[in-house]
Amino acid sequence: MTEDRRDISEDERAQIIDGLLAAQAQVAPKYFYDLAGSRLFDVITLLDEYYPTVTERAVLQRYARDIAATFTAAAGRCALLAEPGAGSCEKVRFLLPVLTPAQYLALDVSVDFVALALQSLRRDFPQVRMTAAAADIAQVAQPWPLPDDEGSRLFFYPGSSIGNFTPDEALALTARIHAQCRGQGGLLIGVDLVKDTAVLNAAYNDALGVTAAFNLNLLRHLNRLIGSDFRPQQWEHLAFYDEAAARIEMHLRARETVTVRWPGEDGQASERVFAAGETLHTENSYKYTSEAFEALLANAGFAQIHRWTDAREYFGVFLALA
Ligand code: AVI
Repeated sequence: MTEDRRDISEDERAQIIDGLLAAQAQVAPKYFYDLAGSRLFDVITLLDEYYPTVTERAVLQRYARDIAATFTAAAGRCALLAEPGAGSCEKVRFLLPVLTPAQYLALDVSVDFVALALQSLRRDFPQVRMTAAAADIAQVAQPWPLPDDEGSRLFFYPGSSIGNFTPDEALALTARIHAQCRGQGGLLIGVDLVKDTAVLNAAYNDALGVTAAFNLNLLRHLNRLIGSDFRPQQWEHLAFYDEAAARIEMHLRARETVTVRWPGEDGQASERVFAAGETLHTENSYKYTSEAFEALLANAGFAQIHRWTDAREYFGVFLALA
């Protein structure tokens, strides 16, 4: 998760502006997570309609011992447990006592946020060496700061954040993780599964309007990042499940004709006019069948795949062994 004030690079700024000017305007979902956005996401995870977090937690709690035993039987004692996008480092608490890795490495864009989370984790698990490091796993050109110690590595990627990448990007990311296992170790990943459309639509259109606030807050964040003049009251939240694409799409829809301006190069203002009803696409959240996700992991190079799920089969936790 990100701190409230973050300077962006010229490249990031150019990417945001290109997205705003595209025929279908779009913004990368990572910009949801300023301080307010991170807090709003935490509230989303407490909502009745948003089943993924609570379901994944229950699966991890119930099967952590099984998962650890399966990993250890195949790869030996875990030398490094690495969690990309670790955030508040909450879910790893289920794994640490049963997996007993020599080292836990929390990777996140906001290293300060994670460092804070590690303070209390260290108190509870003093036998595990813990480190935080900065990494934006969405940046394919950026190497991950992994220690080059010997031994087996387990990458932990819970929360179905993989669903916020396109299937091609998800394949590239899991293949990258496979390569970093160096033939010994694996990936433990949480994935939201395809289910009844009404359940999916409700999860992204909660009755309290928290997801709407989370979506609209992106506009405030953009204003701070690029100096734009979005006015949230001119926009409304839109989220729907597209069955053919197996994804939730989130958009912000202009309630009226909206002109958005931001400072361009040489002090010249640039702008985009949105007609009433036109949208800014803010997020995709892909859902997978178990078979489709297992096929993706196999294509990424993993040799053996295990799966744990809840009774309704709403959420899958997959252990893919290198
Ligand atoms: C973080 N990510 C997995 C969430 C999801 O469900 O795609 C983000 C989210 N967007 C709206 N509600 C939650």
